[in-house]
Amino acid sequence: YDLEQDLRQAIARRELLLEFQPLIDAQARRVCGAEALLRWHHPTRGAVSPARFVPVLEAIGLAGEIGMWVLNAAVREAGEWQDRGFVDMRMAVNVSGLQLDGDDLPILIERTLERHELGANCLEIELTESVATSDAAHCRRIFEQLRAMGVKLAVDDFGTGYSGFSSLRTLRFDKIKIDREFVTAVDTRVDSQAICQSIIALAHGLGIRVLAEGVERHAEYAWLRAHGCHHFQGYYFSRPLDADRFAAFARDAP
Ligand code: G
Ligand code: G
Ligand code: MN
Ligand code: NA
Repeated sequence: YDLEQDLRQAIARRELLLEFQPLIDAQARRVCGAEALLRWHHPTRGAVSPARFVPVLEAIGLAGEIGMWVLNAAVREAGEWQDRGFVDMRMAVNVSGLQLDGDDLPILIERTLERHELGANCLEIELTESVATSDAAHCRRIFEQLRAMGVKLAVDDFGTGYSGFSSLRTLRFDKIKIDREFVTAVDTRVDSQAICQSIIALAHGLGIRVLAEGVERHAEYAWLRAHGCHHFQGYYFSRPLDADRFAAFARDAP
């Protein structure tokens, strides 16, 4: 597979970069952070979606290395935000289940935070519900260590996985991200309304935050906001942006 050879060299050739999609706090009427999204600009293929290449890099054993590249670049950028005077901004980073293998993720994250002098509570790790299915006890230990450090934990793509509610109790996430599948057309689809309402009620009951992903239209935002959703993300507010455009957006948006 030639993607494989190219991926092995992507870091060294500086073909990987991050984009930052604003996260909106509706009540505070401000940008409260960003999700870091990995991008690969291949010299001849052009932009390759992480949906395509992340599975490949997991298959060839590069999930850890590139995952640490992403964490370092994201934490460094969050440090830049602090230097620019942004306050209370959180950087959300996607972590794949493979990165939880072994015991060293917490210490690697701790060193990364120290390197860039970032407080742990400015970092949020996004994981899907399915991470905990392989070795639940191991996951729980890793999560507890991260939580003890002050790192925030978000469950991504909520509602699409297969571990159901048990992960909310055992892994004690700080935030639920409602999958775009349920957000699209939530203003008109009765089934999506029932699902979003129950996820929002679940978050409120657990005393944790809830974010709607993939908000593309004002009517979706208005419906979700009226029904108690705290945070929002999607093209309606902004596409993922490069670092400079994100900073300009966060400065001007409120
Ligand atoms: O940003 P986009 O919609 O192209 O992302 C497609 C998929 O790639 C999404 O499922 C997203 O979670 C995943 N993804 C984006 N960036 C990262 C990353 O840094 N690490 C991992 N593991 N997945 C990522
Ligand atoms: O799996 P995860 O939730 O991490 O993936 C997020 C992906 O969703 C990102 O790759 C991002 O590019 C994409 N995305 C973000 N906002 C929107 C949106 O409003 N509409 C659509 N179609 N995709 C979005
Ligand atoms: Mn995500
Ligand atoms: Na998602």
